[in-house]
Amino acid sequence: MTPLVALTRPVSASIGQCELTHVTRTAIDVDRARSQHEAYCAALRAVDCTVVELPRADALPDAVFVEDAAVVLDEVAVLARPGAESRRPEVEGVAAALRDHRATLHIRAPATLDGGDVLRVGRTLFAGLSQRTNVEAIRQLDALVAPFGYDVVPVKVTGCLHLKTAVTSVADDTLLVHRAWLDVTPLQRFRTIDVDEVEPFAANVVRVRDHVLAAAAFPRTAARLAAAGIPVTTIDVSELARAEGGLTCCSIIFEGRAPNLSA
Ligand code: CIR
Repeated sequence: MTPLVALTRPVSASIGQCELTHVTRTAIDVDRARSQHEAYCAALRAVDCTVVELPRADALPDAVFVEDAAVVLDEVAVLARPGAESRRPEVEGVAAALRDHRATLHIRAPATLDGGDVLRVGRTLFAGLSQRTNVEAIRQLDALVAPFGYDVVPVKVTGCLHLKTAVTSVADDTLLVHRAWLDVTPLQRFRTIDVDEVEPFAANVVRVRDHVLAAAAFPRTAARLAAAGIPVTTIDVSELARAEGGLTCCSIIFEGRAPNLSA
């Protein structure tokens, strides 16, 4: 089995000053957020990921949400240029860790792209056109990854932060969706499982091989996945949700290349 790396970063002391767009600010208990993040890392280890933790970055409130800093493909890593200015300094630390594994390419101004807007399914990258990711970013991403055989397909996102807030992959041919938040037209070749109507944020799950990690706050949707034969582990990430973060945001998962991971 190819070793999978899950790149993570601990919760910053300043997480209470995080960016918020669609969520109302409430107090975040930093210690609780940290224990939840540790449980998330343990769940990744339990599905055979090697968790590589970046140094804590207390001056960067949203640094725990590493997913937004890069899009890692089998051949190359594309460093993002986050839509929120406060988040741009996060990229360098993530890039430094990724250079152990991949050559890096860059999204450049005036483009803005958050990794949370890029959903990879096979050789297709669905790219959310959102408040964080613009048309120029999708054009640049397409030019950067086309030589490696990837197609970039734009998807309009409305009503939530990122494409992956509204849709994630739960099996090779199956997506978990909250269809009110995106234009599903480009996704029509897939089977879909809809989130339960009382759980609009439930579509953001992490798939590791055939296993899915889902937020404990959304048991009805987890039951739908289980009924579809998908093994699900639920994790309490309620404090991270106050920072508008979900499960995918807290890691970047990829096949590792560093020599000490190939044993
Ligand atoms: C932000 O607004 O950028 C952070 N507070 C939350 C980022 C969540 N990231 C993600 O969904 N990929």
